[in-house]
Amino acid sequence: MAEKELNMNVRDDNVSEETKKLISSLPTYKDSLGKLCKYQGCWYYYNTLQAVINFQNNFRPQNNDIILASFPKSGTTWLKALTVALLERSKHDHDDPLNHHPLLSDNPHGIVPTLEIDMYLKSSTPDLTKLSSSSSPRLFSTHMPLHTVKEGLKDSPCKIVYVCRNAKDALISRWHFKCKCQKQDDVSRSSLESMFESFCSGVSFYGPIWDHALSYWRGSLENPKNVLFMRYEELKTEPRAQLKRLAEFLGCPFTEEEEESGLVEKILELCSFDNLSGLEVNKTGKTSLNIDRDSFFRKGEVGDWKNYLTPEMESKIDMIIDQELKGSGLTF
Ligand code: PAP
Repeated sequence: MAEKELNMNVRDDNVSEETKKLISSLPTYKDSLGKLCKYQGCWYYYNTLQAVINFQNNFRPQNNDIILASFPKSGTTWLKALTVALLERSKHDHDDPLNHHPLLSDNPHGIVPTLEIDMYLKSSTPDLTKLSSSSSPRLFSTHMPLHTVKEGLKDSPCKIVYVCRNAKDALISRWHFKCKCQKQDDVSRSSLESMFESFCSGVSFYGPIWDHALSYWRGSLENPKNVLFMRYEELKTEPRAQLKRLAEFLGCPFTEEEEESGLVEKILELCSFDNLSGLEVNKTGKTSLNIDRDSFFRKGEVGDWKNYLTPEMESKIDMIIDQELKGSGLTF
């Protein structure tokens, strides 16, 4: 793939001299998209590393900021939609709270910017003033692990919500996403096998997935008021309970009146895969990184990996993850 066709986040043409010096002291690797290095236990393409460092050096947190965190392809789009719907609900007509809703006119990624991708990739000091409003907290997302995010948050008591997804489904989702972004009609076995191997070795963008999830798992145990650990699979099996849990954590629990009016169900319906993926705003157009918006909606199911991974692949990845999570109390 020609360098100019790569998304800016996987390139290496926006790196300062200081970051180049740092990279020369880090473990590095080259994959089919570009050069990666391991910073604070996590693998980044060089431009993304620059964005992470820009964030860590220059972000000025506000105490009520909310950060939605995830390993890529773990339910970020869904979590963004649910959180926006929760926070927006007070602004909308009580009888018809979803009328003229921002989610009907913008993609969840357009409403909630990703710190190191939408904001700090293009500028070391992006203008965040547009995001400030007296009535709502600022909402951001990130794929950085918790310890790296915390450096940028300094000691600010921001709320952080992490969504975790089964590693095999996150892998299959990433593979489809990559094929789609590269316009590969041929969703070939060999490209899956090579992605599988790098995923299992831990050397893949934002990997290793187990260390990523562990950072938030431990953070949520140490500091449950500030870090909420959610799971894609639980959002699927018990959406009502999980939405209420999210609302309570964010300090905006549903009132009895809201529950009786069916607002919980209305929000779940608004943010459902079928509804969001069917909206014109999510079917057409591109995100700030020139990614087709419809790439963020594929199947939205649990266990789709079974259609792609062999029993040998399944046992290999399960064994690695069991080993890596051993003793932590976390399984996924
Ligand atoms: P990102 O990390 O690039 O932002 P992210 O939203 O985390 O992507 O993950 C995309 C996955 O979430 C896709 O999974 P799949 O490939 O297995 O289908 C996508 O379909 C799924 N997804 C998006 N929106 C929803 C939703 N509203 N409900 C359930 N799953 C969803």
